[in-house]
Amino acid sequence: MNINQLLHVPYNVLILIGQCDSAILRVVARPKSQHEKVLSNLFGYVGIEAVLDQMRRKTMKAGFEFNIMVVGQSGLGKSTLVNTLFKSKVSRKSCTPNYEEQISKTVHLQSVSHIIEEKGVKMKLTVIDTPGFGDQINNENCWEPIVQYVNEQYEKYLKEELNVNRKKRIPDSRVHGCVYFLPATGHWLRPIDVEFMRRLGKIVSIVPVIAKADTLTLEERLEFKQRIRQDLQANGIRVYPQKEYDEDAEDRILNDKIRENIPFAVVGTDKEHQVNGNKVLGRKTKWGIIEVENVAHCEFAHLRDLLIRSHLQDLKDVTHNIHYETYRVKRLNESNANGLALSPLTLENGTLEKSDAESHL
Ligand SMILES: Nc1nc2c(ncn2[C@@H]2O[C@H](COP(=O)(O)OP(=O)(O)OP(=O)(O)O)[C@@H](O)[C@H]2O)c(=O)[nH]1
Ligand SMILES: [Mg+2]
Repeated sequence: MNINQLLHVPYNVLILIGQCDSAILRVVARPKSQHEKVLSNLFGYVGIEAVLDQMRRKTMKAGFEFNIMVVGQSGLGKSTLVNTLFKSKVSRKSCTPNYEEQISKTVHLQSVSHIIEEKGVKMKLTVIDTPGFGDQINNENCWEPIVQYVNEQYEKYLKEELNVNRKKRIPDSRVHGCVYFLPATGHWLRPIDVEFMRRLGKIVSIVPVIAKADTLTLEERLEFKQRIRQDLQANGIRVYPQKEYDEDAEDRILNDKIRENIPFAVVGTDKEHQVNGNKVLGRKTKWGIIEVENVAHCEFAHLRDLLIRSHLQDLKDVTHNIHYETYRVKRLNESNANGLALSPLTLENGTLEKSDAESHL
């Protein structure tokens, strides 16, 4: 290639020219013409990365909603864990605990919300506390109020979506994650837990936890975890994060670690104690303080980080793209079969949906 040919190379690239006689390689850069400079400004740097700033600004302005539900047998520490979550590092900075009184037995579905603000990002975190089951002699269909609640939230969202004058931002009360409490028996999953989780796993992302893990030794804990994982698989129970929704290899590596560690062995408390001059959330026992947020003591911090830090957006995406979508398709197919209007929601027990006023919340 001679220097004249070189000047006709379409773009301003660095070109290597071999000088055969001296066997030296030289780098020649052709100066840009004015026209080329304009072109380069137009096409060289597109500036797609700026979209991240735009998305960030929009999210910061709008804020977002995240809803977690706690489910399990009565007395396993669900309400206590809700308090632990709100008093833990997630929200300690941004909100004052709103109730100090003794936790009593939960008899209605109730939700606690806090607006958490960090570096200009606002999140409305809602935890739905549910009454524990297992107190009745007959616990048949004890999952029904929970299944009903989850479906009611999908129904509300669907109705808003189908509205002719629908809101720009539909209020999102859908359950993004369900923490399922397993008693620390050290044995296998109980039939009631298998049945409950099997049903729930089809409509919501379940994160199973071993409740009151302070009652197990470390060896018992490890063995119990392993048994539960085997049991979950043997019974075809889908828990979060599901393998088939891993998006890429990076996702798989991260999620495999979580899957190996599930169910998290948690301890809950709403009391603070002084340890080495620091205030820590913990349970005081005769032989010392179990620090709830200390990963050497229990896995509450892993649970909190999974829900609130590392997988929050993924939980929202799975809820919207998988669980809500399944519900939406089913409901729209039903209404197509019945005519145009959305037919009343039929509950699991065959009865029709209640009006909002009659509903639990
Ligand atoms: N040892 C131990 N006790 C706990 C733990 N978490 C809660 N408790 C205690 O267990 C009892 C029941 O706790 P709750 O939080 O009311 O249990 P719940 O699951 O909400 O019960 P229901 O509302 O009846 O469903 C309380 O006395 C708590 O102090 C824990 O991690 N370890
Ligand atoms: Mg309770």
